[in-house]
Amino acid sequence: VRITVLAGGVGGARFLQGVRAFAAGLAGSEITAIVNTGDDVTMHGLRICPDLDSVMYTLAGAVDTERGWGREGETWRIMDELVSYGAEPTWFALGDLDIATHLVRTQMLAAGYPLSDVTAALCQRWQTGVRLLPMTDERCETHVVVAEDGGRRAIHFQEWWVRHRAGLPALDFVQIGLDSARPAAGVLEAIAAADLVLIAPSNPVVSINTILQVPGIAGALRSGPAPVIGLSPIIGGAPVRGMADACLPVLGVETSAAGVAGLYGARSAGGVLDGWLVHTGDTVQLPGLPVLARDLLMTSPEATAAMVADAARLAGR
Ligand code: FO1
Repeated sequence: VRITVLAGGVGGARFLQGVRAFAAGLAGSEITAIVNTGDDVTMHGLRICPDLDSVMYTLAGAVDTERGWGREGETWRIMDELVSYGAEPTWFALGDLDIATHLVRTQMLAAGYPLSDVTAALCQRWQTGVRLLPMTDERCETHVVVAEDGGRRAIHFQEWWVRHRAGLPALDFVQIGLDSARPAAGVLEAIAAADLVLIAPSNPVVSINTILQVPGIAGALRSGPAPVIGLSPIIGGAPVRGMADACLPVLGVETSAAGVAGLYGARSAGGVLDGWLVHTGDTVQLPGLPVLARDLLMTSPEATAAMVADAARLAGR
């Protein structure tokens, strides 16, 4: 059984723990995660891939579970030194253990390896049980257009998210480099070879929609043989975690399970979804889209594995 998952960072990582638990009961299963890299950023000369790292650390059991990102047992001595030098940005915290990951990645990229190879090399150490692929090997970063002094200014997604805590009203999201981006090595193959494609309950705008906008990925899902089942990241009109409610209105999409289903669209109507899981009590009516309501709180890998089992059932697999 081959399962391919589209995922963002913290929520995507938790979801993948459940997919891995589900697949543990199936002989010869293979899980591939296509991970958002729109959040990637270069700071202090280091290439940082927050979503890939959140997924890698979480699946390795090495994540700080409270924050959901970075390493458990982290120390911040290098960051303290950078702050003492007044080296900007001081609002983005890099831990000592985490910096080792960024050093290896930055060196390998500088040596000419594509991000997909670098990611595979980093995962070698952690034995995640899931093949992690960046959505693209090209640099393709999300910028947020905000209003300033009667005009507009674009800032990097991390500056908007971390420094301003998504509090500056966003006018638009722009993916720099998107037009020339191609799916990373292995992405189209993982979609074409899948028995089931799952869309994790990640941020629908800055994680999932970013992946779907990489030229070729949405088309591969639409023309691929595997059913595509999504899980709503919105429960009762609010995101389970994160700040999707600051992102969806920017696209004119209602913060609801129905709004996100409409954003992804039913495959039968030119979108990508063949099925949609919503939380008990949420209702979605989209022509041509089978919907299943159940508990969608990812309280443990086992609880999430049961969601995946229902997704597989909805897919008829
Ligand atoms: N999130 C924060 O809220 N504050 C930080 O200082 C911060 C640093 C950081 C460093 C490395 C990394 O991989 C992730 C980091 N994050 C931090 C999380 C990150 O900003 C995001 O939550 C995502 O990009 C959204 O998925």
